[in-house]
Amino acid sequence: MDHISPVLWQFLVKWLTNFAVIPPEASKVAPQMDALLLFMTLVSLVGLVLVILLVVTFSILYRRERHPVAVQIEGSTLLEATWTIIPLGLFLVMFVWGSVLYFRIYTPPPNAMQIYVVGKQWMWKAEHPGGQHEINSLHVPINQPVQLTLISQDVFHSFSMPAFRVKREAIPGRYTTVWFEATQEGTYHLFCSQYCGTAHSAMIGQIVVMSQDGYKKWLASSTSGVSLAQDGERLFASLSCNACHNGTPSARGPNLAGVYGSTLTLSDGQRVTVDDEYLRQAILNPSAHITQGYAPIMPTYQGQVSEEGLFSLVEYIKNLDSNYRIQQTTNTTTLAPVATATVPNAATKGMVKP
Ligand code: HEC
Ligand SMILES: [Cu+2]
Repeated sequence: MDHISPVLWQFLVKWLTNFAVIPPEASKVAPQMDALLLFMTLVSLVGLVLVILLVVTFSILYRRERHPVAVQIEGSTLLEATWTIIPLGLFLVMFVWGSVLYFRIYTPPPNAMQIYVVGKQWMWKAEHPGGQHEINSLHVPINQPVQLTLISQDVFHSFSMPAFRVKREAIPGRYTTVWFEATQEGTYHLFCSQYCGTAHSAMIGQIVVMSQDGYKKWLASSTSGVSLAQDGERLFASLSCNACHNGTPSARGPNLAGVYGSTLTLSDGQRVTVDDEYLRQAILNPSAHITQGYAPIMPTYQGQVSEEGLFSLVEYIKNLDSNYRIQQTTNTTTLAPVATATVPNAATKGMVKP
């Protein structure tokens, strides 16, 4: 090995010892996902071996010198039924198993804590409700469902966490969500797994899974001092949203306290449930959905608020209470299940409480 430079050699050794065909199983769904993958691999392997064995055996048994003249075979219904029904059954098992897993992965539990993520060429920016911002890293507590709300500021990206066996596209103009529950402390890979331009391969980072106490300490030590909701409150005032939305009976816009999670009736009679995506659209494209009983007077804020700003506004509206104050501090730990506040006097026109 004299001709390999020590540096290269070290690199090779490091690479080989770090190389993992199967990444660590660090989330609740990871073992379930691997079980399905194993099942599919085994079925494919059995199929592969069967086909190879038949090809080889038939080539030997029916070679030309033994059977110079071909014999016409009329076929066998039993054989055909067998090779149709068995694979059909196997594929249906994969389909049902895969669907069950899919719905489990994309349906967040109600007590999931929220983290917002903006993808842009070429980095990931994560924002915690308490006002902690991080770039190309994500700190999360162990044994706690975490829901990510993702958006891209430019092109398609994909937030991929191989150790958790989940990933989700970050799409310009629309929120997507994904959730996971980490089960092992440690540092894991974060990738962008959608080719997104020159520095795509550099759009990587780390996911740090911490103990619940460690995470609380991290939250307290990394806060910017302004929670997302507080930042949203500031934006709400500076964009003059409060000129129309202030919760008073004479206000020109509907009361936004308690609107999150409620069902609105629109002017065309359609009923919609207000989620993050609805709030975003209401701010950027207000004329698309007019709440029943109101005039279409809200201006669009397209191009005036960054994606981070929109996350802040959404978080502010989520946390509004009936007297238009927010209930949130900078080291917010949403670790305990968040009770969905029912706002007693939130019943404005067109609004039905959840
Ligand atoms: C000129 C008054 C006015 C301003 C300024 C205004 N809005 Fe509105 N807003 C309305 C009216 C009226 C509606 C109801 C009709 C509709 O759906 O467009 C509304 C609807 C909404 C909704 C949908 C929820 C619901 O109950 O209908 C949200 C969310 C919202 N506004 C947020 C904002 C934010 C955030 C700002 C500032 C960035 C803002 N608004 C600025 C008048 C205003
Ligand atoms: Cu990317």
